[in-house]
Amino acid sequence: MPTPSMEDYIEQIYKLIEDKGYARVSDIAEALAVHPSSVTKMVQKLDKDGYLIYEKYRGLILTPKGKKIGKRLLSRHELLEDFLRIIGVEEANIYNDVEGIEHHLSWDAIDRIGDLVQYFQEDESRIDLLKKLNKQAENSPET
Ligand SMILES: [Mn+2]
Repeated sequence: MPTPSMEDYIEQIYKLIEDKGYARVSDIAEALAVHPSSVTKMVQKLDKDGYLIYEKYRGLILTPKGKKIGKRLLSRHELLEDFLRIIGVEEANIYNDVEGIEHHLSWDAIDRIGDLVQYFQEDESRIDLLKKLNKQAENSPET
């Protein structure tokens, strides 16, 4: 299993390739706010572990194993964003909150959160009810 840091790289590389068609070391460094030399190091490790193929002057491609995991990691990130949005977390907090929790939940917990998100998405009135509850909690006097 990839470590949390490896997961961040695989997720980001998958996303870059999906969005732009390629992932350069400089793009990965920018997306993860790390030094390009850290990216080169990690990319070499991910190559060694079979997640991608890296050739210094030709860029990198994900192997089928890297693609499969990348897809899963990106959809986990997106699911957790949906989840926090549905429960009423402020937009400004959502990205960083997801980055903070995504590596620390079991796939079991992720799947159950998936069910919950589906429960809300199936019937928007459930989201409205929850929003009402959020408002009541905000407006209730401090205890
Ligand atoms: Mn993420």
